[in-house]
Amino acid sequence: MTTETQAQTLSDGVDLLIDALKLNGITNLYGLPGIPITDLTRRAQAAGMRMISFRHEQNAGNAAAIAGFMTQKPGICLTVSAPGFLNGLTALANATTNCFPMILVSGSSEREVVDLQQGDYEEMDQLAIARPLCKAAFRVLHAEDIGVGVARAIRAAVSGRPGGVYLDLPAKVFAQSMDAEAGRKSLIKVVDPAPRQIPAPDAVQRALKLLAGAKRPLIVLGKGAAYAQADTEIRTLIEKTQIPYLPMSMAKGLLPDTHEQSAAAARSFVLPEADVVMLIGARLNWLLSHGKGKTWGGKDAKAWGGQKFIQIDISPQEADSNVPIDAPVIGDIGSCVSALLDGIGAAGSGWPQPSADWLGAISERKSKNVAKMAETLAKNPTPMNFHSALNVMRDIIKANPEAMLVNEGANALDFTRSIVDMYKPRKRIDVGTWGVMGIGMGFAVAAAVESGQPVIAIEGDSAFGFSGMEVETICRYKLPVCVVVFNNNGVYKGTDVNPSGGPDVAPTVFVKGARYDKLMEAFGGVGVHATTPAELRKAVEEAVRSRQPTLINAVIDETAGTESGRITSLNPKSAKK
Ligand code: FYN
Ligand code: ADP
Repeated sequence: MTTETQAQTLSDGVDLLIDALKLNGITNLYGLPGIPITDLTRRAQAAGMRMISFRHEQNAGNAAAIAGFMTQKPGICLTVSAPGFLNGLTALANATTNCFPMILVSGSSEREVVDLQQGDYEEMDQLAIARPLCKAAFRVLHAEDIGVGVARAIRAAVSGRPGGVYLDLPAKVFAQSMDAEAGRKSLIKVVDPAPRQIPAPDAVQRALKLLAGAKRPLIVLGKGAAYAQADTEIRTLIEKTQIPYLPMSMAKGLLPDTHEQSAAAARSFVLPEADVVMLIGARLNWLLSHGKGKTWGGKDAKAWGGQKFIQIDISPQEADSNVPIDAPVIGDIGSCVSALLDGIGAAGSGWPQPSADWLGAISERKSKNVAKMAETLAKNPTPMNFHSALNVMRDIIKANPEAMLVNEGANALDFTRSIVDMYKPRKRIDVGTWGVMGIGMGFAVAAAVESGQPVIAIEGDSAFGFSGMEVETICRYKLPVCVVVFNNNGVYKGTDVNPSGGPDVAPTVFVKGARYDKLMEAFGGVGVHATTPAELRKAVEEAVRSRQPTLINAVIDETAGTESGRITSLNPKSAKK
């Protein structure tokens, strides 16, 4: 046999990994080349995969995670060993916390040397470090096990409660070769990776009974409901029962925010007043004040408000995490909501509608808040503030409902959430469960790659700094991303002073009058310096129309903004002054 024919009948670890991913319908990879995965990234591209290379692994990881949220397929992030792996870990942990399916595939150093701590290049026991931060972690030591490793990683990422998975591939596995035919047979096409989970009929009945007896029912939609892609079933449930609903941040748009049953503009009224609350893909964590305390009408921070809860969730362990759940319904949201709809349908016209008093009171509160908001948005102060700038963004999203909206910051996040209405499911992606800063450009890249739609990223100037170098990535791949940096010269605002009178500026203050737009111009994109709502409007409209990478430095009043936005109460308070 010539060497050439021999090579044709052999597959190495790189071939097997690429083939295993392709066999399972994975077409896009996010990552950063280097030892030992450089050849993998090249050969994946040669094999027809889309390989998106980033400037920092955390951003590649965030891209993979949000790709998973958008598509229900695990997003893949490729990193080099030790430092690159560590850079990817924040994204892996964040994916797990947010229930986004992703797989971090890292090259690693030689096991024998690592385990004896003999000082290998980038030596680190990566598997042990990743394990507590993800849903599952696997290592493949032989090329013939790559198929199984990938299959296990895919199942772990997307089945049940989705999450982050770590797959460790020591460098020498990439170079191991085996007979090509045996290699092909070793690969697994995962059948039914996220099996439906049908709820128990008695659990459905229990929930229906509680719901039917409610006088002031409320539905809370979380990002699990958005992830589940059961949009029609959820909308039918809400419209058939006429129950008001509250969307959590990333569930905005699951039904249009302008829907008459949305109680978003009456949030602080409905939470304490509701008597039965049905959570659909939302956890009673800090974002919902743990289901108790004053937000829920309790007399103090720890007290139960008296509500009964129904919780629809795929994780059987979620119920009772904070307060008692009277009717847990465990299964996938599509199956659970369909089962509830069957029960409601069977009751025919006998299904009780919420009381007119309850709906009337919500409507009254909503009208008041909406009118108050309209008044604030109509103002046109100089310099611009968050409201006058967001009034523009609100119109643009309304005119472009297919556009993806990325959002991070403190005030830039909180004001955008309540001012900018969303009209379609899974279009709003943000800081999620951890309130993490730094997701911006990674999310924006993946949103453009996965959806093909224009992406608008509304960024606080501080938040943008965490991933700002990826504007080069946006330009390199010519992605239709328009980044709007709300520049108020600092973290929260730009007016703090150094109390000691020393030469350094205060810890929360940045360079005044910074020109973030120049950063985009440096890589061939469009940079715009906008100081009025009219300039901002023109620039964003042009960016959406042209699909050119654009960064708009939107100058916001440096006195605008409050410490930590709407979560100021989480700042530790000391009795000592
Ligand atoms: C909402 N609201 C509206 C509308 N939508 N008014 C008029 N029109 C519309 N369309 C009102 C709503 O009723 C609230 O007023 C207020 O606007 C804010 O609404 P929101 O954002 O839904 O409610 P709130 O209280 O901020 O929600 C709590 C929260 C949220 C914890 C879920 O703050 C959140 O998601 N925070 C994430 C913060 C984060 O992660 N930050 C990053 C770290 S920053 P009232 O009903 O009058 O209260 C580090 O420093
Ligand atoms: P939010 O922050 O929007 O309130 P969370 O991340 O707290 O949302 O909650 C999402 C919940 O959705 C998690 O408890 C998760 O187990 C659940 N979940 C995710 N996907 C599904 C699904 N397909 N079916 C049912 N529950 C799901």
